Amino acid sequence: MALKKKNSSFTGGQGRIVAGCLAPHPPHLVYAENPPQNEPRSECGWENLRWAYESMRNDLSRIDHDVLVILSPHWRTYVGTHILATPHLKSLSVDPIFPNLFRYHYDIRVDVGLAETIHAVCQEKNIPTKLMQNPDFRVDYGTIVTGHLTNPQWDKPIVTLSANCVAAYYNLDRMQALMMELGTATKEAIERSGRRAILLASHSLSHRHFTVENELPEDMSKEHITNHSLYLWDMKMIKLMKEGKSKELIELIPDFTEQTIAESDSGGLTWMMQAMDYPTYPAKVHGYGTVIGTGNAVAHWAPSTMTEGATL
Ligand code: 2X7
Ligand code: FE2
Repeated sequence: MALKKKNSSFTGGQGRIVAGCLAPHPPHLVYAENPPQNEPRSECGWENLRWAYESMRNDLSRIDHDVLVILSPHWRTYVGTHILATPHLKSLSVDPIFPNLFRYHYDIRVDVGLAETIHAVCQEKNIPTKLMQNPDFRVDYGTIVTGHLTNPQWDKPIVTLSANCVAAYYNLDRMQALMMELGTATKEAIERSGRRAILLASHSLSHRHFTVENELPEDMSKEHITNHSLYLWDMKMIKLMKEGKSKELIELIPDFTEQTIAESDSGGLTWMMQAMDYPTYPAKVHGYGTVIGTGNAVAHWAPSTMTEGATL
């Protein structure tokens, strides 16, 4: 694996968030790309979303950055937020639901210095966190799929934050409050660490999915949103992103999550918008598409390239 050498120790001050992305993780997208790391082979599929990712990668390649910080709904923890803090993780990830599509050999570097700084800032603020330091830890597929589609070369280290599920389990408003605290702490830690970080909220939008798989998973004649009301919700959320109304977007998250059983219950978007101080410039929405009926948007916010009030 090619990896630009970067000292993972604390560099002190001047760090900042250079972009934030809504970066969904259906394993189908990796399957359809046929990268050498994934064992199964496909003919094609989900081009709208894969080309959306291609467009986003192109934009991100022009933004100088050191690290990708991911919040993944498929690393679910029930006592606080856990933070990946093991320098090197290499193994085979098999999707528990789609082993026919996703058997991915990963080889991942983690920015342990940044992970420890996020943990330290959270501890100062009494936000429950724990460092994951087990070298045999099996990385979740949300992290791997979002990481691969955002940076298939894996030439930048990552930090993953788990989804602290206990709050959402009881109350989505409590989840929002906790994720806002985590967003503020993440921002502060990035600033302290000296890193230029891209944040990745790894989740779909509406999340009602088919329960029976097509004989040929990449048969696009069978792919569509599960129902129109979910589509309307997705379009409402995307419109707010495009209008630069991120405060309104986040205020709607509890309703949206409940109505569409969205993976935003993990808090990814709330965490990211809080860390980015609620952009009033528009997100660049690279594309929207469904995967086994779920709604997915690929979008990014980049403070340095966007003008307040600009339209796309
Ligand atoms: O985890 C997922 C997902 N979020 C969306 C679609 C298909 C499969 O897996
Ligand atoms: Fe998912």
